[in-house]
Amino acid sequence: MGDALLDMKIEDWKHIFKLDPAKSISDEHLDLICTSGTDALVVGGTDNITLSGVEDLLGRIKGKHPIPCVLEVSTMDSIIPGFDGYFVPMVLNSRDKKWMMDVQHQGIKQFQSLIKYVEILFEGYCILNKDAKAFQHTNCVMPDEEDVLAYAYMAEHVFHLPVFYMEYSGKYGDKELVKRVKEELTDTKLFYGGGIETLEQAKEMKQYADCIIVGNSIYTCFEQALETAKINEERTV
Ligand code: 1GP
Repeated sequence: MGDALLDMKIEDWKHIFKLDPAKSISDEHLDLICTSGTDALVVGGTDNITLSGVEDLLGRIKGKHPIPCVLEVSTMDSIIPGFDGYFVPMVLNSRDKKWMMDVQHQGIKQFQSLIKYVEILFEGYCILNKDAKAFQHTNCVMPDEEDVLAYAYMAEHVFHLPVFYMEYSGKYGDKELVKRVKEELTDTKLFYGGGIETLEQAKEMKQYADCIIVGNSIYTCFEQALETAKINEERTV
């Protein structure tokens, strides 16, 4: 983890809104998201991610709102400077070495001279919704509970990744499994994302995950999605 990301106190982040550059959001909604009390914005998605979509979101956020803004890299073509940090998924349950190792290797080859100037964090992704586009796009295999626990072990003890991300994108996940995974992790932070639409769901998953990520509901039920950031109001000092 780079120093600036530590300066952003990512280890303290509890709530993130993930904005999809392929979807449209009004200035009013974007302003409300930025001032909601969320800890950070992540720009990322799977389908139709274009340079102009990423540039547009970054331009509308930066300079206007002093909130950490991170690009979650999904294609090499849409990487642009100007973000506070870059998250790079490594898909642990992909059948293909490509999504665990090769695209990251290519990215490092291409951007190695610049990497020392930016903050970059590798995420151990475990995609747990077989209907999610990301699951199909990265040719994942559906893990059972013991598989997920073993991936979490590998994220922490083999790869020493700062983040293990239980990705249910589009579907509310299994809170008992999130709880079990959390019990296995000590240094690696647990991120949970998928299907959170209400403050109650946010609170439920936040009991176990270090940080929850709210994405799609920004575009489907905005007012409720905005409320999820209220988990930060209950933060103990
Ligand atoms: C997606 O984990 C995030 O990458 C959030 O999931 O879009 O289902 O909220 P949702």
